[in-house]
Amino acid sequence: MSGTQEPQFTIYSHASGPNGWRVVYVLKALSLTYRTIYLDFTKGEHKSAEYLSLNPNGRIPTLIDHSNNDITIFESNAILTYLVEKYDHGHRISAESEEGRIQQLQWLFFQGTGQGPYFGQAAWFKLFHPEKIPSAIERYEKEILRVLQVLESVLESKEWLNGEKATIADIAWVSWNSFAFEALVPEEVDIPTQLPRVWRWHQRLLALPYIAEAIKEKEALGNEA
Ligand SMILES: N[C@@H](CCC(=O)N[C@@H](CS)C(=O)NCC(=O)O)C(=O)O
Repeated sequence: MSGTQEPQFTIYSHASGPNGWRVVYVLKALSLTYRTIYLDFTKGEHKSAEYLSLNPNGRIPTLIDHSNNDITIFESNAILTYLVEKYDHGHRISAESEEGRIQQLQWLFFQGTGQGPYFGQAAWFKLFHPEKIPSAIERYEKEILRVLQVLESVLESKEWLNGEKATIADIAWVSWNSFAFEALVPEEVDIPTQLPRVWRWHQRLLALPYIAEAIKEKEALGNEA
């Protein structure tokens, strides 16, 4: 967040939830001002009537744009699409042509259906489910590797998923990939050697100033998570 005026956006998020952070990456990339309200899942704040009136799905993130009649949007990739459609006039992090925008959507849909749910279920069964169910863990670990293999094959011929620069088609993947590389991929898998293109692409993304800055913001929250 920056500046002395009221920020333009409010984002409802969670200190460690990957889906909220990709919105922060894009807000920062576009130099948009925001304040974050971190919900406490242990207190059920994301299921309160007040929050459900903003996001009927009871999950984070939710974004409110105060400069546009308080339009309220949930689903992180819908939020990313809104932000670039409305505020990335120079197409710094988004595709310009109609075809490019459809392909951008293609990658966002693949992220939202291929990465989000499978990586999320892997996290659930590996880290939170009260019972250890090896077949469920194995199923989702395999899906993580399958999805990463798809990316590896595509990145053989290019540096970024959609065009000549990093766009939201790439940015959408970062937070779950970071989490997966740290905690979800099976120990015997060495990402830098076994999925080298994915690894290098991920490092390029982490080095982008707006992503590096958001990661610092997350780290600063520390144990408040
Ligand atoms: N498809 C949604 C997924 C949102 C989501 O699952 N968010 C997680 C945190 S990263 C959440 O709110 N979990 C709380 C819950 O499942 O009750 C999006 O991309 O916005």
